[in-house]
Amino acid sequence: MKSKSSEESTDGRVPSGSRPFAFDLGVGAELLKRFDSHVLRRLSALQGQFIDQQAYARLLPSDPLIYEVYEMRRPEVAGELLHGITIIHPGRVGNEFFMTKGHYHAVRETAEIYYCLHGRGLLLMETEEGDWVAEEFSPGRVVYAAPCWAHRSINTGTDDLVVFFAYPGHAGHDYATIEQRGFRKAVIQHDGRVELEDNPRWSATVAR
Ligand code: M6P
Ligand code: ZN
Repeated sequence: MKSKSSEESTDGRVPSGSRPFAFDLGVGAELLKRFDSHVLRRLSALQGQFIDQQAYARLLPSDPLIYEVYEMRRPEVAGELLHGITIIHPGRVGNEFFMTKGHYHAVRETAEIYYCLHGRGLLLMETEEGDWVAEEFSPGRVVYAAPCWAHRSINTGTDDLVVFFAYPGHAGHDYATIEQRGFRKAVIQHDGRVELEDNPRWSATVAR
């Protein structure tokens, strides 16, 4: 599905040509065919984020695909909702599960909502004030990332983790804060269990 040119807007207002639409949400090729953009993120996009840097270096030559985002193109204005599907593939770097880069929204006072379609995982969230929460993803479960909470999706299962997401069109992405600081917690496999541990790579300050 392609956006109509009448829906493009750069002046911050909802375009007058913004029309209702509908689509089926399922897992598989039928769903993915309907998306406008497809972003692939490989291991190299997560440089500095995994605890075990030796394991990272061993995997880097093959630069495995970690996750994919299929998005519906919408105008990036306050009245619109950007939405799509993220697929996080199963795997680990050392003991640490595959995960998204994670980000704050550039406009901090904007939320994001998720609906898990397939697989198992966690949405790891934290605030700049020091609070953190990890909510579980399992099929049929909704997770709400409140305004001002950074968010990172993690696949703790053996199959793809597939989630639908939606967030305000004007939210924007602040990746730099997480690239520099990381998340407070890391999600690792320990004796066959999923565990959260303090991230030794986390730093309290962000160089600006
Ligand atoms: C989640 C959502 C999306 C995001 C995607 C990839 O599904 O938060 O908005 O684009 O993960 O994560 P990131 O943008 O941090 O690479
Ligand atoms: Zn977001």
